[in-house]
Amino acid sequence: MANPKSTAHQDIVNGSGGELHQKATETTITTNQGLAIADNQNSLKASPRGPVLLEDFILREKITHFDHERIPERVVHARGTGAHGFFELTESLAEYTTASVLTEVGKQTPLFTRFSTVAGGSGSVDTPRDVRGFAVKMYTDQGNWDLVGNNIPVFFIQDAIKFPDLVHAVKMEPDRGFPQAASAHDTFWDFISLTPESMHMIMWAMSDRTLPRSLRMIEGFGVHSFRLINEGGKSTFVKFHWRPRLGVQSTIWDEAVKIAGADQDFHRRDLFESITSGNYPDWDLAVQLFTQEQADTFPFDHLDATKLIPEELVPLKVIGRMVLNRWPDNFFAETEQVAFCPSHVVPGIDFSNDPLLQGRLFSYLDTQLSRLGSPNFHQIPVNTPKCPFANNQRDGHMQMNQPVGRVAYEPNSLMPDGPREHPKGFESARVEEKGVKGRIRSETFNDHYSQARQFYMSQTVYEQAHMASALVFELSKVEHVHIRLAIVGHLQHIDKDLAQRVATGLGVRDMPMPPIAAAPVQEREPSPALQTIGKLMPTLEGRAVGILVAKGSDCALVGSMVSALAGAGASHKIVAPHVGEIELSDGSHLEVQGQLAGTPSVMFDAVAVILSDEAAVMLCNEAAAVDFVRDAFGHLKAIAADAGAQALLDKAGVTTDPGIVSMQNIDQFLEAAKTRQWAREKFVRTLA
Ligand code: HDE
Repeated sequence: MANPKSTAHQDIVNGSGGELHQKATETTITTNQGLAIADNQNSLKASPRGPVLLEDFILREKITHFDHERIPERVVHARGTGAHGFFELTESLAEYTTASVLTEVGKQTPLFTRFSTVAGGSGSVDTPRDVRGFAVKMYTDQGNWDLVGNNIPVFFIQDAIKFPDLVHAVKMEPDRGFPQAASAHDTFWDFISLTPESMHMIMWAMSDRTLPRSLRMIEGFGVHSFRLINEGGKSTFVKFHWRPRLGVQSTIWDEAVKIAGADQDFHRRDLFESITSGNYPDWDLAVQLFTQEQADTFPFDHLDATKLIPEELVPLKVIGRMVLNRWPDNFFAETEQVAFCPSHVVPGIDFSNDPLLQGRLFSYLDTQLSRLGSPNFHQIPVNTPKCPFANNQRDGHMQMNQPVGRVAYEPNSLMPDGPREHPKGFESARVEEKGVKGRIRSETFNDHYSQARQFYMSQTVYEQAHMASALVFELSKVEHVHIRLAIVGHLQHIDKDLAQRVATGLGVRDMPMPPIAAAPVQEREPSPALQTIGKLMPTLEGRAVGILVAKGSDCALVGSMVSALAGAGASHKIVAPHVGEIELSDGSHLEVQGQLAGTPSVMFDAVAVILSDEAAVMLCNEAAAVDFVRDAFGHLKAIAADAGAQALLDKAGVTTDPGIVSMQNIDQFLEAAKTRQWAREKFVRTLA
């Protein structure tokens, strides 16, 4: 039998246009040394059935490269996805900063943004209950500026020295190697129970914020206070906020769990599909600006990363927008190798004394060295500044540059046109520091519960119930009873009712004593800006509707639903018992985009069910169809159904409410689909 040969092999053997046979063309497969390969299917053997020869340098090169394809994954935020885009400034901050990216209105700065989960490994699912990383690298004309934030405005700890402990506690337990990408286990809650400063972040983590519907619908926060420095050297504190123009939207827990099974890459795919189809996600960049004098009046310390500055105290000022409009060519080269460092700033932007930020300024550069393997990681294209850069750093692993000349130092007299300092280069804020040196936690960092309480009290009743249930779920996975009790103790400082709900959910009979609080819990005005439901945008743009059809579905109804959805800016997928085409009532054929069992309703924001009487009866015996409807109902989604579908709705236990709409009232369905039917929830599940 003839050996299978590659096309490249044929090209070389046959030659093209009279070229020399052994010369590689652009489509020729070669070794890394440029040697054309004649056979990419078979290794070199001593005889047809004999041993493979060590001589086979082609096999060795190929396998060796393959053996080294993986690099260490990020120690946290390993699972991520990214895209290119730009930032456009709409309002100048020239009064506050010299950074050109924040002063030149209309200027578009190219950028790369990477979103991530925190706890899971790079192959973990997209939808665990977890914080999302929101890291933006802007290639400004004054150097790269990395704003490395999260989708939650506060953090678990106040001092960087606790970060390894926090991460070791949340990651899979070292003796058993699980759970993957989950905080619902003993070591995490043990650490949390002994770290009262984490309570505010825990409230956020247990809220729906950690179950995003889409990465296009998350906020981003720089978390720490930074400084802006103006021409005159005056500095102003700043907090950075990214606001999704599609609004904030979350899934609910049962849905997130089912999405994890239905599509592990739910968020990555969603971002990919929206960008490659031209629906570019965008965010406003907003700032909170405040002076030291203002900060002195805050009832908390803004240098404490477990605190946020309520919008009611310092309003947000929108200064520009980010658009993500280009999917990377190569996941590894770009999304995996992109290296963010909070220390990457530009003139006019500086750091505050937040001890968490100060630790991060060291950690990120350090981690890139082990992850990317070389101090030359800035030469990887996704990390390379797009402005000119030069210095006397030399050599190192994988050096790509070939500097000329004999001078690699400064000052020098031998290379007058070599790199020199610039009067407008980066300068740190001129700040006077005084006090006693020591391993000290400032007393101004003592209040661990007031903002946690404010967050909880700011939520709608539905969100409060979700938080209580999330705590019950997480703590029910904790085997050590004393850890559960310790958390219930902390909750009493936040809200007695919350503590009671969680205690009841956990079967705790005697309410434990709350721990001694280092500072009294203060009552703060609720801040509606902290809600998730309150930030839902009443729009179908960027949302998806699943239309369940089968043989004989009403052609006119399907047509009117499809065009109504297009008019409202929603995308849709036709779901049917089989892929290929479905024959509709008028004999026409409709292309199917999702096979029923593989396309459950958790993939959609709302569903329409259009079935003939006959098909509905048949689908009553199909678990995937019953689940499609039952889950849409249980996940509080709007359901449009025609008369034929009624049998399936009945089988799925769907009862009437404003979100269950006849196909005759498509406009009503479109309205209902813009939100969830929160009032339905108490009929479909018991919450804590
Ligand atoms: Fe990170 N963090 N972090 N972090 N972090 C990393 O850097 C670290 C913190 C954040 O998409 C690591 O390149 C310390 C807060 C994001 O590539 C590492 C502390 C916030 C990403 C690291 C924190 C973040 C990281 C791991 C406490 C929100 C992913 C891989 C002092 C403001 C960036 C890497 C990407 C990644 C250290 C706390 C956000 C080890 C020491 C607070 C979005 O350097």
